[in-house]
Amino acid sequence: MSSHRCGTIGLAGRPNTGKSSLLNRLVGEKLSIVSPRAQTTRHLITGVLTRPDCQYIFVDAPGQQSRHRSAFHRTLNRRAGEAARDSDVALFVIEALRFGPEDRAALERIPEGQKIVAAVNKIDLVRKERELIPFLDRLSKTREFAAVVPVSAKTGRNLGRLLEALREALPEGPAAYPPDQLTDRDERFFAAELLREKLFEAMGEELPYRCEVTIDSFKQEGRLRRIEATILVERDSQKAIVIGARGERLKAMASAARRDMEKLFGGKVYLGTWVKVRKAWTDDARVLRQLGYE
Ligand SMILES: Nc1nc2c(ncn2[C@@H]2O[C@H](COP(=O)(O)OP(=O)(O)OP(=O)(O)O)[C@@H](O)[C@H]2O)c(=O)[nH]1
Ligand SMILES: [Mg+2]
Repeated sequence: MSSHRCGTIGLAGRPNTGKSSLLNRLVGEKLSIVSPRAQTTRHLITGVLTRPDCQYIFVDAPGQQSRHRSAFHRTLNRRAGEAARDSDVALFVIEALRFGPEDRAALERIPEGQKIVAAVNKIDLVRKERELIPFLDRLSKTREFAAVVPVSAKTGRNLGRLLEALREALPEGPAAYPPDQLTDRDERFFAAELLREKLFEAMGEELPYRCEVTIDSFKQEGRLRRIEATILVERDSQKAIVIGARGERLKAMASAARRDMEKLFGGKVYLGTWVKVRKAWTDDARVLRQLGYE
C-alpha cells in the first residue's frame, strides 16, 4: 500500500468561481456559504476530508475584489491570498472558458514556488466540450501547475480526479485531525454564516456588503439550540429594508436560516433575530476588531 499523506490545500481565485461550492462538495457538508454575488466568503474556513490514504485539509478564503474600498474590504482582500500562500498546495479555481484579468491577478498573488493545482470549474455549463481542450492548453502555459483538472462542483464531475491530483501534491504524513472532524469552526460560527447567506440571497446589490451577523447568545437547552443573532447595518434606511414591510423579509430570512441550521446541526433550533445600526462599521477599526477582522 502507498504511504499516507496529509496536508493543507488553500483555495484561491477571483470571487464567484465556485471555491466554496467546491469545498462543500468535496467535504460533503455545507460548511461554506454560497451565493451568486462576489466575495460571499469572508473568513478562512477549514473543511476536512479523511480518506484511508489521505487527509485533505481544505481552507476556503474570500475572492479578491476591487469594487469596494472600505477598511473592511481591504481586510477581506488581504485574506484572499492567505490561504493559498500558507498551505502545502494552492487550489486555484477558475470558471471554464473564462480567464480574465481578475483571474490572472488572483493567480499572480500565489507566490512563486508554491505548488498549484488548477480546478477549471462549472464545466456543466460548457455547451461545446471541444472548446475546453484549447482553453486547458492555454491555461497550462500561463504557469507551472502540478495538474489542471476540469470539474463541476454542481454535478460532482471529475472530483475523484481532482482528489487524486491533490493527493499527489501533498506531503507524506499522518492525519492531523480525528477522522470524524469536519471543520475547526464551531456551531456558533455556522449559525452566523447561514443567516448571512440569507442576506446575500434576499438583498439587492449593495446591501449585503453593509451587513454583518453576530451571535449574541447560543444556548443548548436539552435538544433545542436557542440562538439570538444580530444583523448589523450601517444606516436606518438599511435597517428598514432588512426588516421589510411588517417584518416579512426578516421573518422569511430567519426561517430559511433556521431550517439550514437544523439540517447542519441535526436538531431543533430557535432563532431570534435583531437588526441594529452601527454607523459606517465597515470603516470603524474598533467595530472591525470586535468582529474579528483585524
Ligand atoms: N453551474 C454551476 N454553478 C456553480 C458551480 N460551482 C459554483 N457555482 C455557482 O457559482 C456561484 C458562486 O459560487 P461560490 O461557491 O459562492 O463562489 P466563490 O468562489 O466561493 O465566491 P466568493 O466567496 O465570493 O469568492 C454560485 O451561484 C454557485 O451556485 C458549478 O460547478 N456549476
Ligand atoms: Mg466563497
